Amino acid sequence: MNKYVFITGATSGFGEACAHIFAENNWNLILTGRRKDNLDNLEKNLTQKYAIKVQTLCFDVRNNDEVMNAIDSLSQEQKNNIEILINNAGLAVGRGPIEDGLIDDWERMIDTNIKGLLYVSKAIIPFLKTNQKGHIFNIASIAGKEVYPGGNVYCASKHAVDALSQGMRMDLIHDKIKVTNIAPGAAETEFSLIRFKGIEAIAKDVYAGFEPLIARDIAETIYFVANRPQHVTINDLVIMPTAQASATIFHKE
Ligand code: NDP
Ligand code: 8X3
Repeated sequence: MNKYVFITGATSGFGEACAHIFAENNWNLILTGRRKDNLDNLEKNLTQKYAIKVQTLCFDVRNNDEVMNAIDSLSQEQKNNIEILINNAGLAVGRGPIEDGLIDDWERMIDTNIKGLLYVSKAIIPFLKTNQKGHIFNIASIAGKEVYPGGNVYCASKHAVDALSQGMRMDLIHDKIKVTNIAPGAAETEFSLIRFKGIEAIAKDVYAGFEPLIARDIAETIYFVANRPQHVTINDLVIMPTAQASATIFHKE
């Protein structure tokens, strides 16, 4: 099989779990992230286990030159065979009242979650258009459907992702490109450790008293959606832990 899936943020969490599930199903992979060691280990692990091709690209999605150079460095064979783009790289930094927010935190979220997603999409969409088929997954969040106290800028950035999913779907319909917006609730990955700047006790507490989603739950859903027949598109999915009813309502024991 020549098909490639291009995954941003494959060095941990949802992106890494997507790499595994697509590899298990014989897809070739283009895996990206900033942590080169993680990319190298993942490549080694997956190519030892599966008869697939893995290309890693180490870049920061916030830097458009890095994005363009990295994607330009792909071979023509790889460019011609990208069928799925998973725009997953993203993060929250900080949680608290808007007036206490740090400009640097706001810029990291806006530059990664919105601008980074746009840079990567702009570089990949021409390949999908040439093929007149393809599927873009944008990883938004329950924070892109609801706003919660202290979530201000992160929620705004994920509302933007939700809007971009709708806009992409309209603009790409004549090119037969599917666009799916994925909106997960609480999932235990490195997300909270990043959000709370490495303070493990606060990060752990986010998931205390209930069973959160795990990265594999999201990857399995994405794989299912990616494998619907050509005439079927699942546009938008909210995926929650059973113990979470909304952004703020949890059943904790
Ligand atoms: P992780 O922190 O485990 O993974 C985030 C990934 O994004 C990493 O691979 C990281 O790679 C990459 N990334 C972050 N910043 C950059 C950057 N500037 N350039 C390139 N890559 C970057 O978290 P999750 O797997 O949980 O998060 C994945 C996505 O899911 C995010 O968009 C997040 O907002 C969203 N989400 C998460 C939820 C959760 O509860 N976990 C719920 C809803 C949505 P590296 O550090 O190597 O660059
Ligand atoms: C991550 C989920 O609820 O922390 O997007 O915003 S939440």
